[in-house]
This record gives sequence, structure tokens and C-alpha cells, in this order.
Amino acid sequence: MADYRKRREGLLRFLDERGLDGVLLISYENRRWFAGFTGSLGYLLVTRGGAFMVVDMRYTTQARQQAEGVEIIEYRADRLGAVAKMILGCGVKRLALEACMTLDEYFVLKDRLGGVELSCEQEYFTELRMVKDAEEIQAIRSAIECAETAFGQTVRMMRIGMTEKDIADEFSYRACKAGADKLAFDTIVGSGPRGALAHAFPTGRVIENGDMVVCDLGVFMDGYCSDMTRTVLFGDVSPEHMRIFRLVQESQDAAFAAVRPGVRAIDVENAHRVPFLRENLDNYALRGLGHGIGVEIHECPRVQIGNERTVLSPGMVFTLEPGLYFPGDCGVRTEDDVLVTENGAENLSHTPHEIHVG
Ligand SMILES: [Mn+2]
Repeated sequence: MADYRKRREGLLRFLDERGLDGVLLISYENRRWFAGFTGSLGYLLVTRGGAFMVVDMRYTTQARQQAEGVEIIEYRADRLGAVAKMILGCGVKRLALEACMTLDEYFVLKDRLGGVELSCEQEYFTELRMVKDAEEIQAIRSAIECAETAFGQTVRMMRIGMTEKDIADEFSYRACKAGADKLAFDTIVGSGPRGALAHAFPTGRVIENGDMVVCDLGVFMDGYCSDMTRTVLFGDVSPEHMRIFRLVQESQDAAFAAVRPGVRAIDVENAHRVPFLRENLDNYALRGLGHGIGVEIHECPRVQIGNERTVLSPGMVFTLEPGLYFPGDCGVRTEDDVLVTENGAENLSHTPHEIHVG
């Protein structure tokens, strides 16, 4: 079992660095990662004096069982009143809130907290989650394996003439059968010209001979996400489209070769652009190569333009997803999940990059 107390010690360092007395965590992911609590609602307050969580009657027993070392406070009616009472009762004068709080909750809480100084934070919490332990890496491996099993089965029933939605529905069913708790995100299927929409939602468009079909999918299993994209080649793909396809594979290889401890995330980002720049096609790529995966589908490290700060270290897991998008014509993306190891990188995704159907 994860050491949640040790994880919360990271939050105490955060309080010291920022001169705060407490932090209020409200997202499912942070409640689960910092306290082990899997209920759908809860307000976790971490202070130097201890950890406290307000929950409603549905979750009192579950929270006491799961959130070891956290004092559970049950509320009956006035949810934010109970949260305010907990915060004030701990003598908190300066409090960090999680950025995902709704404006509605923010204004009510601000009103109830009177003179407490409030600030907003998000990135720091996900940076604490950036380096995964062995148990977390195993959970991610399992989520990847589940998605790859389901995708492999889906590929075997792919045919010219089926729709984008047919593919997405089939994957969804297979993934749940293969052990997924749910999908990590709505499956993306973009065929032919719709592949240029980087995040295309699956429609009734019928897949034709010669289409390249971007399939981006992942599952959520035992608290962790997987994320993979394959561009499936249907029938007789034109030489020009195959050239684009192969260029993206070259970019993927260049990015993977650059991953090792001590290099900056931005160096990996830069490496993936070299083939695109050489062919004068970089304007058709997005501004980011990848993102961390873990309890959230998008977390740190951000492998994107603008992040000059993050240096890779062993235990980080993130996606490499180079792509080229030509509006009205086609799109190609290939996405693998990689683990930074002691002396390099391991590709956790094992599905072949090039898949032909029909
Ligand atoms: Mn992704």
C-alpha cells in the first residue's frame, strides 16, 4: 500500500515554501493520491497540525477505512459551512485552494472564511506526483496492457465501410471486458480528413479505402490511466499520405531516443521536431509533444514548448505523441507511453506503430 503520510509530507514542504498554513484538496485525483480516499466528494485539509477531511454520510465509514491518519468530519446539511469550520478550527490564516474549485464554491467559502488569505495552486500538487513508485508503475503497465488487449481485438474487426463510432464503441466494450474500470477519456476516432481534428469525436462517417484513421484511446484501471494513439491505414493509402505517416514515425523514434535522466523535457520536445523542420512541415504539428500520465490523464511533466524547467528523472512516465495535421486533408499521430529508467527509457506501449486494414 502507498505511504500516504509520506506523500502528505510533500505538501508540508509546499506550505513552508509558500508561507501557508494549509492546503485544501478537493479533486478526486488528489484526494486519492494524498489520502487513499476514493469517494466522489470530500474536502481534504492538510496542515502542519494534521490532516482532516469533511465528507457526507455516504462516505463516513469508507473514509475512516481508507484515509489512514486523516481525521474524518461528517457533515449533515451545510457542506461548505462544515469545511469553513474545519479550516478556521485549525487556525489557518493563509490557505491554498485547488484550481479546479468552482467559482460558486469559491465565493461561498471566501465569504465564510472571513479574513483568511486565499491563493490558488495546481501545478505543484501534480509535480509531487511526477515521479512514480514501483506500485504506481505496475498499475500504469496494467492499464496500458488492458487498453492494448482491447485495441488489438478492435483492430481485428476493423473493415473498410465501418464508421468511426463503430470503432470507438467496439473499443469501449472490449476495454471494459478486459478489466478497465472505465475509459480514461472519450475515445478519439478521426478518419480521412477528420484526422486533422486533433481531438476528433467519433461520428457516423464511413471509413473509405485509402483513409488514415487516428485512434486515440486509454483506460482507467485501479486508479491509473493509459494513453495510446495509432493511425490505422485502411486499404490503399496514397504515397503522399504514407510519406507523412512515415515522417511521424521518424519523429517518434527521434523523441524516444532523446529520453533519459538528466535531459530536460524541452530537449525531447525539440528532438521530435527535427524531422518536421527538415521537411518544412513543422507548422502542421501541435505545440506540445506529450504529457505525464498517472492518476490523471494529463499531468506533469509537460513535454511542451514553454516548459524549460522540468528535468527528467527515473520513474517519470509520460506520452510521446508527435503528429501532423493537414486541415481538410488528413492527420497522423502516434502515441506511446514511456518510462524514464536509471540509464535511458523504456517504451511501455507494445502495439506496432504501423497497422494496415483491408
Ligand atoms: Mn495523450
